[in-house]
Amino acid sequence: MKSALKAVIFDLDGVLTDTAGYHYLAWRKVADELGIYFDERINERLKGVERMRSLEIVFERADRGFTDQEKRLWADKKNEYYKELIETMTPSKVAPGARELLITLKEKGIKTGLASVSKNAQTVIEKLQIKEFFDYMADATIIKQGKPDPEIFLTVADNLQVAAECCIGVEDAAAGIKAIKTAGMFAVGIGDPQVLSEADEVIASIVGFDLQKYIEMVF
Ligand code: B16
Ligand code: MG
Repeated sequence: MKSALKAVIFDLDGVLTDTAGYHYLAWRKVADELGIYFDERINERLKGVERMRSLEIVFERADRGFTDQEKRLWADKKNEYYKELIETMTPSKVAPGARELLITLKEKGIKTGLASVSKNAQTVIEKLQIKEFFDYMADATIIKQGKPDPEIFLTVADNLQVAAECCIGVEDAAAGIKAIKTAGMFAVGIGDPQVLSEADEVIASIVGFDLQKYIEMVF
């Protein structure tokens, strides 16, 4: 179907700001306290993955089992460490080019949405001072299925009252790209083309987001 761009839906962590480093430090503190091996490569697998599923990945290297209660306790601990870190965030932490893109989208009357699985998304958005740019924000507190399920992207499109085929989704995680494609949207990946092979297009950072090209494109 021929359609014009009516909305851009952004992931948060890794797209509009780089919080992966904070997630890494918080998980590493937990892993160190428990004597579990953890490194940057394992941290890569946590991108776009909700908290309890992330814990399962981090705990794969543990040499003992944990009860559900213990897992919840350690997930809470990780979140406390993470919250301490994001408390220090300032508007300078907005990814280069992101604020400018959000301003241009507003000027052109293209709607904007946020699709983050982070329960801390609101705090991060407030710290970055970019809340005013979003027409609708969905986050983990209102979504039942994590990415790669398309629920979060479809919920945002619904609330923006825009058909999925008129939306671009922007993501840094493979699971997020899958969610966008399953939702029937055009997927722009931020990062490594090999990791994000299911994306319609991959750019190195939001600076490379060619809005004019997407406006003229029929997808
Ligand atoms: P929290 P996104 C995701 O956010 C992160 O990429 C992922 O690393 C993190 O585990 C997840 O949020 C959950 O975060 O523990 O704060 O609820 O990329 O969907 O914006
Ligand atoms: Mg992300």
